[in-house]
Amino acid sequence: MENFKNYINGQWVAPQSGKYFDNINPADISDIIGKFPESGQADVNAAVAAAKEAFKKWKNMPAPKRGDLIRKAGDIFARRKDEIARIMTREMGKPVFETKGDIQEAIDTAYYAASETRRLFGFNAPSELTAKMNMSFRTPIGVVGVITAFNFPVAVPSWKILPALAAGNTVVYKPSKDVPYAGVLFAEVMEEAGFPAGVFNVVLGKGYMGNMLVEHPDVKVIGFTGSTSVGVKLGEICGKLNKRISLEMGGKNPQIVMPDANMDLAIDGVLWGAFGTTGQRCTATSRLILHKDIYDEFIENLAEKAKKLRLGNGLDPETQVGPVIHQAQLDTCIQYTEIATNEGARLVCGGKRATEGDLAKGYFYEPTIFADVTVNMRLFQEEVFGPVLAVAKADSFEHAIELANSIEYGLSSSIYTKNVNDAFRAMNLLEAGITYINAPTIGAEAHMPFGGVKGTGNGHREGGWTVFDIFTEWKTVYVDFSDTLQRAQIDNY
Ligand code: UN1
Repeated sequence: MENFKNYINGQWVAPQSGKYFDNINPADISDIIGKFPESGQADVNAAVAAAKEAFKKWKNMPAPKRGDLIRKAGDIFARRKDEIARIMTREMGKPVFETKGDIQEAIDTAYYAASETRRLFGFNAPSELTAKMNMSFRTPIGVVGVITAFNFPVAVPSWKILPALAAGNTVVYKPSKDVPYAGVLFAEVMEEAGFPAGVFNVVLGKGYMGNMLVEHPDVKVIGFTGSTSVGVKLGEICGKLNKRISLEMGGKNPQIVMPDANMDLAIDGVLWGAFGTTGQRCTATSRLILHKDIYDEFIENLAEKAKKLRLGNGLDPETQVGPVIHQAQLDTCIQYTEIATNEGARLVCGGKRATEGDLAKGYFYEPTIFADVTVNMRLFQEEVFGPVLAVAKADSFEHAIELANSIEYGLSSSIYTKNVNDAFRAMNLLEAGITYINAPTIGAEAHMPFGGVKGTGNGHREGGWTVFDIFTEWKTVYVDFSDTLQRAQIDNY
C-alpha cells in the first residue's frame, strides 16, 4: 500500500511524525485507498517557512506572469479531468459526472483567475488639489492558509488557492482528512504547471492541523470552508490574533414553489438540489417550501421520483446518488430522522440506511423526505449535510418568504414561479447570499460572488472579483507633481 507524502517547498516529503492514516472508500469500506500523512506542527512549520520565503520573490513577479502559471494549472486539470475524477469518486463517493463537474469548476476558476491577473481592479480618482493624482491598488498579504471540506475536493480549494496566488500571496493548503488524495493531486498539478518551490504547499493531516495553521504567526490570512462549529472557533482565534479569515459555513437552503410554477421543472430542481452530492453541499436544498394549493400533489410526485433515484458506487455510470462520506455522517442522518419523527414530522420516503446488495458495503442512506415540518422543528433549523429534505407548507407568497428567512443561515435560496413580480420580490426579500429563480439552490459559477449572509459567513465573498478582497490589502498612493506644498483640506478651501 502506497504511503503518500506532503508537498513542501517543491519536494514530496514524509511527515516528520512518521505517522499515517488510512483513507477509506465510502462506497466500499473494505477498499483502503492508501496511507496518508498524519502531519504535525513540524510539518506545518516547514510548509509555512517555505511559503514565507517564496513570497519574497513571488509577490514581485508581474501578475500576468503568475497568471500564465495559473492558466497552465487549468490546462493540466483539463487534461487529467477523467483520471482525477475517478480517483475523487473512489475517495469521497459522489458519481463521476459530479467529480468531473467539480474539476471543471477548478478549471473555470483557473482561467478566470488567470485573466484577472491582467486587471486586479485598482482604481484612481481625481484629487481635490491641483497637479496631484490619487490611486489605489491591491497588494498581496503574505502566506495564506487554506482549510476546506471534503465535498468539493478540487473546486472549493481552487476558489481560494488560485486567486490567492494570482494576487501574489503564497499558500499552505490543508485538505479535509477525508480527501487527502485530492490534495496530493492538486499539488501534482501545481508542480507540473511549474510554480516556484514554496509558492504552493500541501500538508495532510486531521482537523487539529487547522488550528496549527490559524495560530501560526507567519500565516496572515485564512480561507475556510467547513462546518459552522469549526469555523466559529477558528474565527474566534483570528479575532484575538487580529488576522483576517473568510468563513464559508453551513446552510439550510430553501426552495419555494408557487402554484403558477412549472411543476415538473420544480420537482427536477429539488431532486437535484436535495439529493445531488447526496445532500452534502453547503448549498444543498434542505428545505422545500410549498404553497398550500400544490402541497399534497407536489409531495406525492416528488416522493415517487425520489424513490427511483439509483444509489450506488459513483464509479458505476448508472449511479445517481453516492454514499455519504463516513460513519459519523451516516449516524447524523439516522439521528435527524429520529429527531424529526419524534418532533411530529411525517416521513414520506427513505428514512433508513440502504443495505440492498453492494450498498451494504458502504455508507448509503436512502433519499429521505419529511413533510409537515414546522418552523420550530430542528429539521427545519439545523443543517444535516445529507440526503434529508424537510418540507413545509406556506399559506401565501409572504408566508413562504417568512418561512424561508426564519433560520440562522443565509447561503442559497430559490423560488419557482412564472410570476415576474413574485420573482423580483423574492430576489429582494430572501435573506441569502445567492438566490436562484426557477433553478435549484445549487450551481454557483466560478466568476460570480459566492457566500452567505447571517450565520453562514462573516461578510466575505469567494468567487468572481470579490474574492480578491479576501486576499489583498489596498495601498493608496498620492502623487503630488505641483512642486509646492499643498495642504489637503486647508489650502484648497
Ligand atoms: C459547497 O458546497 O461548499 O453551487 C460549494 C454549488 C457548487 C459549489 C458548492 N458550485 O453548489
